[in-house]
Amino acid sequence: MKRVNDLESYWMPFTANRDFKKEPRLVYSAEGMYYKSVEGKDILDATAGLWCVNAGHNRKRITQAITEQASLLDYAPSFQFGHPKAFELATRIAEIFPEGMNHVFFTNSGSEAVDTTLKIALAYHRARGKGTKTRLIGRERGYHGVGFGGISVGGMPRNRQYFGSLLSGIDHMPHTFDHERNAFSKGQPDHGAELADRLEDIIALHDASTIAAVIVEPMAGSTGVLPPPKGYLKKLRSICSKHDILLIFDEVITGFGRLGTATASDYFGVIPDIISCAKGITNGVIPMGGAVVKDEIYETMLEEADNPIELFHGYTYSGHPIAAAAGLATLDIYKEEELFKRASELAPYMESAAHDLKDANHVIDIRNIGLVAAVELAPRKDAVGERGYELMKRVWDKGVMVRFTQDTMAVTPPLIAEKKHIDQMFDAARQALKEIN
Ligand code: PXG
Repeated sequence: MKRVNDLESYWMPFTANRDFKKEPRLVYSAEGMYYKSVEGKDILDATAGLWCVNAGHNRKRITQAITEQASLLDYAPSFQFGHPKAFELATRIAEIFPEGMNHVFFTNSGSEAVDTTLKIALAYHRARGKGTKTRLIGRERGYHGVGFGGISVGGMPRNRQYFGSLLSGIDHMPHTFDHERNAFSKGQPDHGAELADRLEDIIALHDASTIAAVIVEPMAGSTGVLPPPKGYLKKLRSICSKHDILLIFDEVITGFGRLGTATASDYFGVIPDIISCAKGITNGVIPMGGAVVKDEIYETMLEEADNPIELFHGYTYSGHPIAAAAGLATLDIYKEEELFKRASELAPYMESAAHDLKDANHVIDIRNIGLVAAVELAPRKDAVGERGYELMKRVWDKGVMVRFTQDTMAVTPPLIAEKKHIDQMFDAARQALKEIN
């Protein structure tokens, strides 16, 4: 017979289910920088949930906005009908996203946002009479969520290998990780801008007339935090412009303040044609994402449409009223508390706290940018990821939640973090590193 709290029925995502269910790590409530575990222990959130709770947990302004919205307008369709808050949120996002990107297509997740950007790219070229431009170029070690579009352009082998032949007409640029030349870089690494030229080779192979878009994370997050080499993104931008190829930045984790600016585009001074975003858009409280496009794309799609409906795409919950209300309250908090600026002010402190681990056991690289730091450990022989997993559990036992991709620890706290929190995060990691072999 099943127990009331049986853990078996829930098939957990990206989780070692068998191990977790033997020794679960369950949180029950959250406030500010902390979770509380079901055992009543405070757990410092060094991951902003999953890179999404940028304003910290349980912000009354957001929860109140949600409550009020739920009792005012619980749901409204977005196909051929609408409600004011979705329009208001789109306008507010356009205000803080790069100049000339004033149109937002709402989704419910980052994966949907990515697939939406890819579909818009294809539909846009077709609308302007360039229907042969259908290929999509991603990058090795890229993470673009888990939809078939996202895993096709993505470059994390395990996310692809179990799922068949994926989309056709895809190619990948090389990743930018270069341990030999760039280990222990602070901020953007010095070496690797020339890797952008490999895009020219791919274009030469397929011909620009067959390529719709290039998609990259401006800073690759899930693959273990890879800030772009100096000059790399500018090169990608100019190659794409030269060949009439759209440049898509997947800003699902960098959007809304992670680097200390509203977007990574802003941070790096490189403006793409389309941006996918999610996570911090609602502080993680209610699922939401979006594809934000340049005016020219939106205008072309409207002007050249062959049907009254200009884009055959959308979700039942696109622009959901409760998500829109959460988004508006979240943007209010970011603005009033100047949280992006706060993140940029805290970044140097976190940089030095992270790099102080340089001589700790097993550490082979440390990378950081904005309010993101990664500490990479040497993998155990024939057991990639095992050491990282063990460390994650040890750090949890010390009251800190960190996130590991294989043997790389990512520290990505809410933007409200204080120096004492940063100290606690890295002290816990330092201690745990002493304890594992
Ligand atoms: N694009 C990027 C760049 C992401 O980082 C997605 C798309 C997909 O978003 P959704 O909302 O569909 O999950 C992501 C998600 C991690 C981690 O630990 C990162 C993500 C999700 C879960 C864990 O690095 N990013």
